Amino acid sequence: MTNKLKIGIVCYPTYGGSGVVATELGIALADKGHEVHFISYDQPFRLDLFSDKIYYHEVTVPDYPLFEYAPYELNLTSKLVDVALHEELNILHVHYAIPHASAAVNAKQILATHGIDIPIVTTLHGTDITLLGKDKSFKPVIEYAINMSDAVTAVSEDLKKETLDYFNIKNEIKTIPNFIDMNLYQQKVDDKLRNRFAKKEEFILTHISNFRKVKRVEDVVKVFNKVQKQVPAKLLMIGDGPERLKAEQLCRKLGICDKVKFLGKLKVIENMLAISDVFILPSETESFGLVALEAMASKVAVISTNNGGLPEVNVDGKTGYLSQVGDVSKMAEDTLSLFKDKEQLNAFKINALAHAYTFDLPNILPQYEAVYQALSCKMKS
Ligand code: GMT
Repeated sequence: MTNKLKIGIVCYPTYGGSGVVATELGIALADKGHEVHFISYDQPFRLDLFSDKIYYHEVTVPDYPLFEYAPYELNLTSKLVDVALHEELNILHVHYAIPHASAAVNAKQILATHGIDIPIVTTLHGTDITLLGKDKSFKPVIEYAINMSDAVTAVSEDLKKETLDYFNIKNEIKTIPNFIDMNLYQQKVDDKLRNRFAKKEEFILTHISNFRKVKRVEDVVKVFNKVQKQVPAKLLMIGDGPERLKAEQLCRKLGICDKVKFLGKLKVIENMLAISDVFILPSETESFGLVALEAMASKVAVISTNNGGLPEVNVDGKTGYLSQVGDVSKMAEDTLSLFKDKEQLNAFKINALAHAYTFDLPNILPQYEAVYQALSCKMKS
């Protein structure tokens, strides 16, 4: 029997895996009777439900002419202190090292002056370590924030290893893989929706991301270009971001605009994934690749790179195929091998769905709860 806790969750509200994981975690914890307080600068984009166990506290940054750079981290710290004091939080769970973990560590020290000892759980998501962490101007702060947290989790074994290799970490890091709520995914193809994008004989290749450099969206187009020369196919590009224009320009240059649909940001992706045959994620690196897991939960095979935590999600030769970063020829050959052999494609889809179940919410949520309970017991003793 676990104690019901008051948990503060800090996350980025925008489109991105860490915000999705934090939001789904908070919703699941509230379903189990915990009281959850989200603290962010905007309403997390998947938090659109009402529950008496879920609260949202917005961090506002006043416009003050003296500041050339608004000090968001300080406003967040003050908000954390305020919410922790007045809502009597038992735990603060922060997603992403910068600035969330460092703000939480500061808030913890301020709260200590009020006689309150609040445990901080920091979850590392990836780019906070693999991109920002390797920027020397952030390194001391990230290292400090990790070492001063009461518990640290990483979303894959690979991210844990990267963190330990690169930083001087004294804390134990526990791997708790990302999860999905399998109830939310549909594996049934909506034929009407499918017909809007592709003819019956055409295969659908899908990519979803925030179109940042790390996602290598031009590789998606290059792979598709090779594929569509041999089999009838359509490419769905979902999401938006700084590299979108380059991908669009490449489509124009290759003369394949009629076969590629840029759909922009979509709030609901489950139905789009369900009509896809193969999902492609050619990222430079992914600590986990939550979106690949979402595709697998929708019974879609995955073509991805082999960097970071991706091999922990996409099993080479079973749920999809892995390639070296930039090897668009192999990614195209692998996609074609699936499109040319429907039986094989179907077997991969079935394997993908089966593997996705290992990351189902009921398997992962107790791991976070165990971390919270251990800390709250420690605080009481
Ligand atoms: O990948 C992004 O651009 C977003 C980023 C984030 O912080 O939301 O995603 C990271 O965290 C996700 C959730 O844990 C992981 O599934 C993604 O693999 C990871 N992204 C990278 O490592 C590039």
